[in-house]
Amino acid sequence: MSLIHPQVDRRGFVREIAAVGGAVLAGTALGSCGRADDAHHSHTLPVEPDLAVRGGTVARVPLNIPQTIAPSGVTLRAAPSPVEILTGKTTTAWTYNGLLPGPTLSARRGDRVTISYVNGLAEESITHWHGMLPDHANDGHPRQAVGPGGSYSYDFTIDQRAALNWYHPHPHMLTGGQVYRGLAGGFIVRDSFDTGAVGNPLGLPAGAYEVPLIIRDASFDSGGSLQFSNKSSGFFGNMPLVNGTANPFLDVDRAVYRFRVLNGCNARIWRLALSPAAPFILIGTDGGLLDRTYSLSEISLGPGERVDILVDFRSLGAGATAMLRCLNAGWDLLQFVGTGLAVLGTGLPGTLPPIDRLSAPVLTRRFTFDGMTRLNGKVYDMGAVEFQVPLGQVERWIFVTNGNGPHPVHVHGASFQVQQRTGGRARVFDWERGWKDTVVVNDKETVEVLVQFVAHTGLYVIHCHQLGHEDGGMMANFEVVAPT
Ligand SMILES: [Cu+2]
Repeated sequence: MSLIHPQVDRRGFVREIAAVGGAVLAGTALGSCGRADDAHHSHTLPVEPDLAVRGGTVARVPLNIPQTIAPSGVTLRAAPSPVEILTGKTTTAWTYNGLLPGPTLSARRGDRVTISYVNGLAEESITHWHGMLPDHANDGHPRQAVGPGGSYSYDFTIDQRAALNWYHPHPHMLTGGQVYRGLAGGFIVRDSFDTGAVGNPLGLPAGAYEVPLIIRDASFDSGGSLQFSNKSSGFFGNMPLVNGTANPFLDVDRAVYRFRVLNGCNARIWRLALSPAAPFILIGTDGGLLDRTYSLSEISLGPGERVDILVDFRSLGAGATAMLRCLNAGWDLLQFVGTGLAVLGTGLPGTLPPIDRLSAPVLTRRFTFDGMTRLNGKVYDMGAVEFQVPLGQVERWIFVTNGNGPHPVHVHGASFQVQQRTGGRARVFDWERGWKDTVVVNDKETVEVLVQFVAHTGLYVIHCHQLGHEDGGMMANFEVVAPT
């Protein structure tokens, strides 16, 4: 039995191929591969035909997979920590428990979450569980921010659909810098359908075949320090990081993989595609699984949005490569390198469970995202309550902007369902179906959603998740109240 040496050999081989493959992809005309019909030829990835190099090489390193922990009786300490992001250089990031990204929290519906948050930063902070639906006291509202050395105890029971959610700071006017410097992590909720275990009822890839991808941008100076300025117009880094890894690769067997993708950027919209062209099989969005699959050649994802996708690598041979790219930035994000190892019994899911559709709204509210700092004409007033929403009432919320988009609009305390987009792109995309908590509103667009607060009464916020806009004040408090 020689399990070790073949892996070492394979790693060495993989690194060499990965470096060459990256250069090929960077140097060829992939910017033109975004046409919607490119990916419809095959459900499996063709092998890259040609490794002829044009341009320099990219040294790739294995993708970091954050450690997974149960959010029960744990401490999350936010503090500056030295990490190695650029090879050979030390970056002082702001991390949860020393990790970039923070540990992936994973729990089942019905589980009790008990987390002690400790602020080891030199400024105030609080942690919000984006997509989770706890009561106000556990939501990480800006009013709950604690100062340096302070702490906050979270204690709530999960009662919501399985989904990839995430956690990040939410102090007023300081969120952008804290998220940018590294404070973010995944929060996966499981349920009886989406158990995450091998042999789950839906036949979804599990274990090593289910991979979280937190994709964000960053800029570094020559010494390896993060560069940042909290501009209202939004901070754009000049390179991508996936799970905190620069220039990552992932070894993939001949199997179907499930990727849980989060846009963790302050402001950048990802336009994801595979190269060579191949489809994403979309199975879920912010609030969990959709009721059917969609085969898509590209997916657009704004800050805070998530997608749950399958990629079929069953025909990717040993040493062959494929790339996850952003067509907007023209960046290679993550290289896949085939191991050639065939895995029996993996495939695409059959039917997905149905989704309850909201309907018959009894009230319409209109929200305008104005300039770079105002919502409905007002800069955020943390002490105010701008409106009240009766628990259980289905409402139509209309998001409009007078410019300065894209505005990724995020609502705390409930999920919503996107009904229509008029103006601008003038359609609802497949990656906006199902349950959502964040939706992108571009200039000249009006987006209509139906929302129903069913979980808790209490104080929540609606805000723009372009973090420069959020910190500038594009946010409003509202209160969910008992029905009269
Ligand atoms: Cu905005």
